[in-house]
Amino acid sequence: MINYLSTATTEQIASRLGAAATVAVLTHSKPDGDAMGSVLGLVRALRARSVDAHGFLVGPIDPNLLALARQGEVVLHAPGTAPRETELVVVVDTGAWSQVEPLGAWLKERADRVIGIDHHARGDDLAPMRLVDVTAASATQVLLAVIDSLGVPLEYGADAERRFSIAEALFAGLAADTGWFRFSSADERVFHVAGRLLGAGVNKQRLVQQLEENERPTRLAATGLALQSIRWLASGSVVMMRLSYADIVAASARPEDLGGIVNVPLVVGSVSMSILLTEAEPGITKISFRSKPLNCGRPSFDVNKIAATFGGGGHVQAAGARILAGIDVASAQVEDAVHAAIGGSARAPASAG
Ligand SMILES: [Mn+2]
Repeated sequence: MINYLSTATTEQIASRLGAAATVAVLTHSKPDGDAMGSVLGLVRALRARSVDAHGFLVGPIDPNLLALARQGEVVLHAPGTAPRETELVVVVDTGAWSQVEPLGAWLKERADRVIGIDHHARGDDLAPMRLVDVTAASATQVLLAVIDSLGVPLEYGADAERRFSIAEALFAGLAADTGWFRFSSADERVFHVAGRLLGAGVNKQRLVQQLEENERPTRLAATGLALQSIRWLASGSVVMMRLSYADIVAASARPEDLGGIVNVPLVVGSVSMSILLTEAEPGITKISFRSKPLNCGRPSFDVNKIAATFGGGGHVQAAGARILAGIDVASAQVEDAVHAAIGGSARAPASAG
């Protein structure tokens, strides 16, 4: 890890991008709504400036998210293949080498032409030229300033039948990373940005239906198994759930069926932190952390710090990590980390809560 700060201004990054003939836009593997929105927003903005731009995604990717892309906007990575050579490569919504596998070596060889646009607090030297704004709720919020600097209208890309505009892509990222404007990161600036995007023609209802009300029945089967596994820690303020490899097979669940299950226990008043362990393949356990402030005014646990103890990261209220161990071993390690964190060290400062 390095001192992960901007090394260039918005204007410098916009002018370098606008002058390029060809650009590939990458993001972290298993793209989420912000990653996808950032890729599509930038690809559309560069195409509006007549730059030959495309997105390059390392899956798996939720088909509901993929459906936001127009034909030809993104290329999906196939094992053993590399992105097409381009003059510049932009990596959005991450700056961590661990998040861009299997393209780490490919990116390192091209470091002189890699640009980063991100909003995470931690990252590596993946992109020597980068724009990082940790006060932004989403990478699309950081990207908005770059697009404004490119001088491209946010309405660009909309058509009569369906809206595929830049604004729609940016809104999808903002909504995804703020839990549809519920997390503490959804501050006054976020609502200003959201208002501007709606003013540029975003069809919010269509996005809600596409992204939030479009799951498969197997999603409920997996949710049911996770809820049955609940363990209550720390006097009921922390919930731990698990989906073993056998559970996932039993539910016929695909990776995209599992996103968001970790949020379900937060509906309980006494729960301030929810953790889901998922053994998507035997011997590898993914951990998702979520937290929320309690009614009594107690601020959120900083789950980013807990995730960091496992080499992961994210934000104060949403973070993730991976443990190279089966779910029983991983579960014991996470429980130890939670007990250590509740000692006080992982609590967010009041100003960040
Ligand atoms: Mn993000």
